[in-house]
Amino acid sequence: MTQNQQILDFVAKYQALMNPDKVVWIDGSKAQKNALTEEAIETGEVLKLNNKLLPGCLYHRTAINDVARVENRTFICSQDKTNAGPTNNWMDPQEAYAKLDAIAKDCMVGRTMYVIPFSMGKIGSPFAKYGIELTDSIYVVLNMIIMTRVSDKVLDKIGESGTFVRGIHSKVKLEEANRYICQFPEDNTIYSLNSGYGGNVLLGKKCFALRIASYQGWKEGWMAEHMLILGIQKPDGDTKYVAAAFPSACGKTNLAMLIPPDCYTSKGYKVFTVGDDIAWIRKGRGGKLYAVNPENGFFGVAPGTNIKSNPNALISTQKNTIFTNVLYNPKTNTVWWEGLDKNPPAEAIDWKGNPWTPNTVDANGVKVKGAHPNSRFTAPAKNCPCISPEFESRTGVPLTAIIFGGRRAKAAPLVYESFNWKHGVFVGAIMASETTAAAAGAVGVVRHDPMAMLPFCGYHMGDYFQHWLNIGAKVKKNAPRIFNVNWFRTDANGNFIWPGYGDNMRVLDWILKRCENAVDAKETAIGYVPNSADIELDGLDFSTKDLETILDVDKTTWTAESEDIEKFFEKFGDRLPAELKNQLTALKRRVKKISN
Ligand code: SAT
Ligand code: MN
Repeated sequence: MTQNQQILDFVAKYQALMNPDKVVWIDGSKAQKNALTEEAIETGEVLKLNNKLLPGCLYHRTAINDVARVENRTFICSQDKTNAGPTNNWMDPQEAYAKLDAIAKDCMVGRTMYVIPFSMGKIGSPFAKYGIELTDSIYVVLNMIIMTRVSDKVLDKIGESGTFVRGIHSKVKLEEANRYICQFPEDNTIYSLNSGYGGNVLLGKKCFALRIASYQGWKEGWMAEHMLILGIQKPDGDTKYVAAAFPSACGKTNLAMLIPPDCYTSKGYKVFTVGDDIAWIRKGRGGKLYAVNPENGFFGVAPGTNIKSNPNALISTQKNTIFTNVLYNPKTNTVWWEGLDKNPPAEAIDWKGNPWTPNTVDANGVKVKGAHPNSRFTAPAKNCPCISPEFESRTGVPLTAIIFGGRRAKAAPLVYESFNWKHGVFVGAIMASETTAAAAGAVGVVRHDPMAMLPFCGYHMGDYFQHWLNIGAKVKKNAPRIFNVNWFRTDANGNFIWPGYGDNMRVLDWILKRCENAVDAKETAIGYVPNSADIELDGLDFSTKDLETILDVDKTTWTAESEDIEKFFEKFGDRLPAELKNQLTALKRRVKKISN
């Protein structure tokens, strides 16, 4: 396959350690993909779904203790512990290699080792970075073929540049106690053992395109962010692009594929998806920031996805898609999940592999979910009806705005704009969000999650904040404006106040108008908040009073919030940029002046 000695040495080293019966090089061809699919069907690793209703679709269940990212088992293995920072787990690289090598010894006996050459970003583009993942899972191979650009051409490209990210994955025995997701940013290496779940094992995604790439971007002057990218085409044909960072399972895929309400579509507005999870951003033509989506597919949360909430995502999953940990309907040989429709199958198999009916309850009488809350679809980007014509762009799309957002029942208003880039970096740094099922652990707990990168920043987060400030200084007057949104404010009964989904277009519209200086705003302690009359409510049964409630900046809440931010910032010691300290002081001063 290749004469490149570095690649051959890498493969030989782990072949010797893990001792597979066979080594198979993945070339990206249809024929090989089909043969592997057949093999996985044969062994029961995947199930072929109804070819009429879901052509080319497969179904897979992971082990029941292995259904989400494991942040407590995820490590940044930098030479110097302080470089991993206070928000990452750290392990000494030598110690980590020794520990993981011991676990991996002979782990592929009786198995095949697949060698997957893949590209993050369009092959040959200025943004592209290459990787090779070794794995003993056909499921991983099939997912990587959807999520990244898998091709033997990557081997030649690596030959030219000489650098590539080394990814080593084995399911080993899927033991929780020996599960490790280790990133070695200084060695361009990822080592993942004892898991078979998405974010832990599709090494191109979080491990490479965020953890390793954020470190590469820091060294090379660009940014790897946990952001969707979308284009809004206006009636005059002009398209503006925005990137938005939200934590996992907070609606990035839904926002990226949004269908605007009638009052916009009737005027000719259209939304296009460039990406739903990761953005690589760098300075380009005209001194502006440009973004690409380095992925080639969507690894989206299934529950809640339906023909109303996100028709574009649902349509994307109707062919050549892999469903993981959703409910299986043996009668029709199809899948189902909570929130798909109101017609669950009468008898089915749940995500754990147990018989299930809509009335199944557990020992406590609580209804058993058919699909795991973090069950997923892996769908090719080209299936998406609203995929952007710029999806394959080599140079990316110019960003007009950057949006941060979390899941906050209280505190953050529906939308506000930062005063300038530096304040915008502060707004990103103080993000907090309720935890979701995307990571193992408690759900619904508010935690700080700066720029939605808490689990994904591959180096010291204080340095990461400084990097953001430096990038702003590089683009100066052409910097995108920075906003914060919160779709998740709840009322006294815990119900969401804002309708969300397609109606979020109304907020995006305000954001674009601000970027064009076409609309005024109220200056508040935390930033510019819309005058309620400037949020389009046409066709929506939503009162101005409710709107004002969710645009409110409350003194008590923000006093408590500032104290909390201060405590969070203390973690970073002297690696917290002075600029962010000053921003906090200024915020506190402004909050004090709020009149009740
Ligand atoms: O990390 S995953 O790719 O499994 C999904 C997520 O948490 O965003
Ligand atoms: Mn994500």
